[in-house]
Order: sequence, then C-alpha cells, then structure tokens
Amino acid sequence: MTTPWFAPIIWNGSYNIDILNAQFHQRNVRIGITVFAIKKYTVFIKTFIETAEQFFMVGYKVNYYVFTDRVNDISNFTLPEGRQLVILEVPTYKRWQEVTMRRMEMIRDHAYQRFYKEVDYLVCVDVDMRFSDSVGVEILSDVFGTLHPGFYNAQRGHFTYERRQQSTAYIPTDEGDFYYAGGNFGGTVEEVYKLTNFCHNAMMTDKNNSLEAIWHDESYLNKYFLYHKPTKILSPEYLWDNGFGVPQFLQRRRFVAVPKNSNAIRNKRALQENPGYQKEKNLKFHLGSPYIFQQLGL
Ligand code: UD2
Repeated sequence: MTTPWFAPIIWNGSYNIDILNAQFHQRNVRIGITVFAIKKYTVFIKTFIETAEQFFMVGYKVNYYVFTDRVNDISNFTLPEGRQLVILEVPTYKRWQEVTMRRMEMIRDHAYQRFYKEVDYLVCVDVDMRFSDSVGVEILSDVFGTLHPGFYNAQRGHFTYERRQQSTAYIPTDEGDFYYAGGNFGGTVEEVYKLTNFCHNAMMTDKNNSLEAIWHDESYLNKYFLYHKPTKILSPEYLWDNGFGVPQFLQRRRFVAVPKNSNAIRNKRALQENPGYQKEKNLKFHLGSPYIFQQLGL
C-alpha cells in the first residue's frame, strides 16, 4: 500500500473518495488529460472520450487535450459545462516508435506554452484504452506513475529496463523500484513539464548517438522515476490489459486496453506486406479486434 519512500499505492479500498472530493472541490481543481491520436489511432478517440465522460473525474473541470495530425477525423462531442475538447494539431512521424516517443516533447512544449494557464494537473495516457470504472482525484499528486500490468509482482531482475550502458535510459540490474507503464502518468503541470523535459532530452541524446531505448518513452520514464520518485503510484487497476486475464485480487478494472492489432494499426501496408502478422510475438497481449478492423477498412 505504500512504497519504501512513503508514497501511497492506490488500490480500491485504500482511500475515501468523499473526503478526497471535499478537499479537491474546495481547491476547485482543473484537470487536463493529454491523449495522442496520430494517423490511424484516431479510431480510438470516440470510445476513449465517451467512456471518460462516464468515469473520468466526474464532476470536475476537465480539458481533453487531443493531439492529432488528422483534425477532421475527430468528431465533435457534446460535453457538459466545465468540460471541453481542445484539439491540438501536431506533426506526425513515420515510425510508430517515434510517434510514441515524441509525445514527451509535445506535452512538454504545450505544458510550457498553455497548459499551466488552463489546468492544475495533467494526466497523460494512451488512446487505445477505455475507462470502465471510476478514475477520480484519488490519482492526483505532485507526480504519479502506474505499475505496469505485466510487471506489478515481478522481481527487479525481470523488469524490462534499458540495459545498455551507453543509453541515457540505462538502469543497472541492482537498481529500480518498480516497472512503470508508459501509458498513464501525470502530476502538476510543473512536475509533468520536468518529467517530459527530462525524457525528451534523454531521447535526443540517445538519438544523437544512434540509440533508441528498448521500450521507447517507457524506458526513459522508468529512468526518470528511478531518481525522481513518484509521490503516488497507481495500481494496475488504472491500466489493465485483459490479455493478462483477470486475477482475483483485481477488484476493479478502471482503465483497460482496447484490443488492437499493433501491426495493422501502426503500419500503412502491414496486411499486404506481412500476412502472417497475427502470429507475431508482439501481438501476444493484443488480440485482433473485428471492431477496429472494420473502422480501419481492413
Ligand atoms: C506501450 C505503452 C505506451 C508506450 C509504448 C512504447 C502502455 C499501456 N502503453 O504501448 O505508453 O510507452 O509502449 O513502446 O503502457 N500513437 C499514435 N499513433 C501511432 C502510434 C502511437 O497516436 O501510429 C500513440 C497513441 O496514443 C498510443 C501511444 O502512442 O496509445 C502508444 O503507442 P501504442 O499504444 O501503439 O504502444 P504500446 O501498445 O506498445
């Protein structure tokens, strides 16, 4: 329930939402949620926002910051007062790895330019996800990370940190507290600025040395959290993938991965060029979804 540095780990039953709501409403907090829908990933936006409206920070002022290169693909949503959709047009990158990594730079730049004027906290998440239970102010803190659903009870030696010493994301085998997921982190705008600035600069240093960390932005995030410990940690309730099954201890699944075929959605010609893609190892936890294929016209 707490880390060795006394940061709470948020599980169902570990907090009283009424007390927290009273505190956060008193402060009239505003929350920004950043989400990227680049290229084909725009298909995920509808489910993401519709489910967020049901479960994410209900009763609070929320700005959905949707970063996209396909503005016309984002439909208009009718949102209640105090909640708004802000579409931010951004460039795209050819490689999906670059798309996911460049999120750090874009969040950093927008935090510096505008987010600090508009919101108090930022929640930075993946888009291929749906909310399926409440996610409220219990997650908010100066800087928070989320336990990766594949490693929450793994031994340190099994964490998939970057292990090449030449990389800025390098973590030695005898260091590291947890393995954090790239798909859900956040904090105050100032702290998220510091985090994203560190990660982006580290990536750029590696890039100049022709290096890219093994799990991209996630590797740099893990490096940041090693030396800048999160003040709160979210349990895998806040980032689950049903591909891992549903263990008994998991009382709530609040934010869950939408099944996707990574190859088909990331690459333009994946199907034609690689008809055997479904057998690929990296699809182990991302089962093909007829819904997504239909949306993509595949
Ligand atoms: C994991 C992490 C992700 C990131 C990535 C790095 C989780 C749940 N996810 O996800 O945060 O660290 O590993 O390898 O922890 N995107 C686009 N268009 C693209 C490609 C990506 O918009 O063409 C965005 C989109 O918001 C997506 C995110 O980048 O949700 C991460 O990409 P992914 O979901 O394909 O990566 P994945 O599932 O390997």
